[in-house]
Amino acid sequence: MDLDTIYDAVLDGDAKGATAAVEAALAAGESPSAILNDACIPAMAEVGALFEEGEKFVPEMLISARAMAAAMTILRPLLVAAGVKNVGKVVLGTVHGDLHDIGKNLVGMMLEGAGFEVIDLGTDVPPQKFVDAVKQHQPDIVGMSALLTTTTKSMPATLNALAEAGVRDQVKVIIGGAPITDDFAKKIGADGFAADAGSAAREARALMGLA
Ligand code: B1M
Repeated sequence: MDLDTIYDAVLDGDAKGATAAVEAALAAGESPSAILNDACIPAMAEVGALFEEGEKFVPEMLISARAMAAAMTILRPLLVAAGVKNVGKVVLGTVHGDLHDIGKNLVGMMLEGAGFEVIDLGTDVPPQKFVDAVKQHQPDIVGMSALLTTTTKSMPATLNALAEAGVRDQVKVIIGGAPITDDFAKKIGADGFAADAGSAAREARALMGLA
């Protein structure tokens, strides 16, 4: 079983196929990190690109993310045992006052698919909870999602709280959600903006200095 089979299974959202292909590749002596970096991550990057181009839609992206998750269930303990590190850590949440999490969850899945460890704080996350999570988990990136015009103001509030706590310089901040624009991100001093989950993963890798 080769890496192309795993790539195709993740791209097609075939969780059972991905599981079988990963098990077969491992049995054939393929390394867990090659399976992750040369099959699973490129497949999820392609899913993101096709989503941006309007060639794939939310349900297809979700089933691809599930296939990736099925592969990761097998790979994660092997990668940990082999000491393979994530490309970075992201603390992610939907901002205070906002309960929308479908897009945020997709962003989290795409970030995991791009090699990040994701600490998901959930929805309605107050600024102080982001601050506490940064202190506790020492992430590279903080990701904030907002779907309501009224809750976008929680984003500058969170940036202020991070600054007041003295941890703003330790992290890059990336924001997104339907009412968010690149202009808004620049205006409030965020480091990055992404319009969709695929570009969020790409932007996060770029913020880490990765291709
Ligand atoms: Co809400 N809601 N809702 N809602 N809801 C919207 C957002 C709304 C546009 C509907 C409308 O009026 N046309 C409107 C907001 C208007 C505005 O402020 N501009 C609205 C409203 C008003 C409300 C309530 C106030 C309604 C009420 O109670 N009167 C209420 C608020 C509750 C609260 O949050 N406090 C409310 C409640 C709800 C439900 C609970 C019923 C449900 C949420 C369920 C859930 O999330 N678990 C819901 C839903 C489903 C929607 C719509 C229909 C769909 C949102 C969605 O999931 N889209 C939405 C209308 C719409 O968008 N058509 C609407 C699919 C998702 C994949 O896309 O979330 O945009 P999206 O995420 C994308 C990108 O934005 C981006 O990537 C994602 C994937 O590509 N992205 C990021 C998102 N986060 C990112 C973070 C990043 C980067 C990219 O970096 C970290």
